[in-house]
Amino acid sequence: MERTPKGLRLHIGLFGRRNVGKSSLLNAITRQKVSIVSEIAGTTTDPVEKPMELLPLGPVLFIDTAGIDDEGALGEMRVARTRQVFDRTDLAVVISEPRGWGSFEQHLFDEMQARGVPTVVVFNKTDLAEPDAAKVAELVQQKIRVVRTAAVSGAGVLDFRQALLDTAPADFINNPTILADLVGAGEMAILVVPIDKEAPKGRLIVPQVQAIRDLLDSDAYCMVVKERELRDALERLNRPPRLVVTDSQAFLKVAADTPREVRLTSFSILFARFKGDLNEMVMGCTAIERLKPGDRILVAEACSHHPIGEDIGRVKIPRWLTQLVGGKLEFQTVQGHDFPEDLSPYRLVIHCGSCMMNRREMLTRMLRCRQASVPITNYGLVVAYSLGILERALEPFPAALDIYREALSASC
Ligand SMILES: Nc1nc2c(ncn2[C@@H]2O[C@H](COP(=O)(O)OP(=O)(O)OP(=O)(O)O)[C@@H](O)[C@H]2O)c(=O)[nH]1
Ligand code: SF4
Ligand SMILES: [Mg+2]
Repeated sequence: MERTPKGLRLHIGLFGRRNVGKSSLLNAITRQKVSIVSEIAGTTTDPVEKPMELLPLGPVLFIDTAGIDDEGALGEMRVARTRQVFDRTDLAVVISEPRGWGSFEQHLFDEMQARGVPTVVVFNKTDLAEPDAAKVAELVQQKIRVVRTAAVSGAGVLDFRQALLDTAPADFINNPTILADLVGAGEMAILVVPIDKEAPKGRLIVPQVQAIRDLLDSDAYCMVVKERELRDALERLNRPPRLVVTDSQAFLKVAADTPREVRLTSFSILFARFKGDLNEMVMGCTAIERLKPGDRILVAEACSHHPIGEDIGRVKIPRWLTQLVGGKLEFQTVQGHDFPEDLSPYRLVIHCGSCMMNRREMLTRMLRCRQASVPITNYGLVVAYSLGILERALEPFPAALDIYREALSASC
């Protein structure tokens, strides 16, 4: 996490008057004592930076600033330092006390709007008072995300996370690469594409096409084969490929035909990372260990493709999980933009690769699962887990592999 260069982190600036609870809010969202909190106005004097992996957003840099509503020489210095932070803020948070919105907050807010910086407004200390309804309505009308928090108790902090996710610029949300970073310029990936009765006539499917394009864009190259030809294709190469990627349908055969030293994963696992958050989905997959007969599982597909024959989400995964658990499980399937409001009845959510959904929507679903304390994982991970090859399929992703191994050793 700390390895992400600072320039690639989303810089989130926390601004507001002294004592509104900027530092408290930072500590609440990071669950750490990053910044000193006190009842004395002017506690934070210099900007405090905290790099972190903010699930489900990714690598961010929070910048807690000094309250900038006081006068005098000291106040002016603080104002100058805080204003420098404006220039490197990708996403601004203007924090106010519930009844405290005045011309100071309005100026801060207007300046961010003028700079084109997306802004979230937080009314903190809502344990003491409700924010002014007219002001909230006015901001909401301007399509500004308004969040109510009480940083002291942690109330509203998850809403705050959701607001950051909703407001973060699209180019930060959208992962630039599917697999090119795992392959590298001048290197090769082999993509295994079964042409079975589930394959659409005369074309490849979206994840396959996008993977090829991603490799070409990064000056890598690829060979596309059916699973039957993989072994022969590998033998023809005088240098092993950097990565083999298979459709989950052919996982076992491809694992058997790919030399152990060549890294192997699936399109669906690549998409768990590309469209969502692989680490969180790996954690979710380990929840299978805790399933019991009778548990309810939500299978979510992001589009209404027509299942043909032995469909992964409706037939194979339910069959494998039922065998693993040793009793009947209750499966419910939803499609497209349908996603239940109430996730509490489910012990696990299993999502498709969501190739037809944008990343922000997928991350929002992940956050909703988190809010409901329901683990979420995806097809590719569940298939690899059920076939006993998840550890191998995670080798290209060391952080996810560590998470998986730790979870396994904890459950032993
Ligand atoms: N009741 C209540 N008090 C809060 C809340 N959040 C923060 N406080 C208190 O408000 C005071 C100021 O909090 P800080 O987090 O230091 O505020 P700040 O905006 O960082 O202040 P400066 O660094 O001085 O600009 C502290 O005494 C906090 O305990 C809240 O949600 N409710
Ligand atoms: S969105 Fe999901 S269900 Fe639809 S094609 Fe992509 S992976 Fe399959
Ligand atoms: Mg402070």
